[in-house]
Amino acid sequence: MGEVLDRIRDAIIEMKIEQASALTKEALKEGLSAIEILNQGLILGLKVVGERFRRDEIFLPEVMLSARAFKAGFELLKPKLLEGNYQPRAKVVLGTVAGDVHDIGKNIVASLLEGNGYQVIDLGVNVSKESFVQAVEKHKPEVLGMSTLLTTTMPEMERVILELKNKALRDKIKVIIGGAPVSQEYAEKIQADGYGEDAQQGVEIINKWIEERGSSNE
Ligand code: B12
Repeated sequence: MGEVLDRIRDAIIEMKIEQASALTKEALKEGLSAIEILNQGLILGLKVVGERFRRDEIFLPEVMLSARAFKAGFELLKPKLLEGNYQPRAKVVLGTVAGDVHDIGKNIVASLLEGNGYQVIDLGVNVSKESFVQAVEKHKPEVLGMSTLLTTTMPEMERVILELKNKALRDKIKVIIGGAPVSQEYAEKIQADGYGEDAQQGVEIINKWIEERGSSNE
């Protein structure tokens, strides 16, 4: 069983797009769960890719091909992740902050949230603070989620929070942040309400907020 997960990881590292897709299908056929395949196969592959990129052992075109191989597998898992127990719960506006185009992690968060019964308004990548605030005004979500993978764009999260304060919207929603360079400490520093180390933890935190809100409304 573990073997197919190792092969999926290697397909991502070796930039083999078709193989990533074929092996993901094989793993599903073997009865592995979508979340297992995601966390113990696809994501592990990208992690190695990131480490090699940092050490200058590979370059951007290779990272892009690995990301494509990841997406080929992930697309097959997405419908399974969406099969979670559906109970419409709340709205979440989600996006990657201005200056950053990384969206793999954000898309996983979006899929898991949808699988947990949330309506997700995904603003995409490189989202300006004005667009985040406009979406909050328009959709009136219970939660705003922001993602970033770059240290240089982390301060953008604080700018969005300040903009929400300026528009008197901050008290109306919970803000959760995530992405490799941010942390619980950073969330506290910029006065976000929460930080999700991974998509699953993010969903659990949001679930807790929505349950608390539900019981305080009763
Ligand atoms: C794939 C990748 C790319 C792809 C992105 C493809 C895409 N569509 O996203 C491409 C090739 C385009 C790319 C480009 C660049 N990249 Co890049 N990239 C990566 C890589 C290898 C993997 C990122 C990834 O997808 N990880 C897998 C996902 C699943 O993990 P994740 O995003 O962290 O998400 C999880 C959690 O963090 C969390 N999460 C994420 N968001 C949120 C949000 C909420 C609300 C919650 C609750 C949770 C949550 O849940 C997710 C799932 O569990 C990383 C290395 C790494 N180790 O992270 C570098 C990395 C992020 N990139 C890096 C760099 C420098 C760049 C470039 C600037 C390179 C360049 N010179 O042009 C450009 C950036 C362009 C831009 N303006 O944005 C650096 C950043 C360094 C830094 N500290 O700032 C990294 C760390 C590589 C490195 N080791 O140096 N990159």
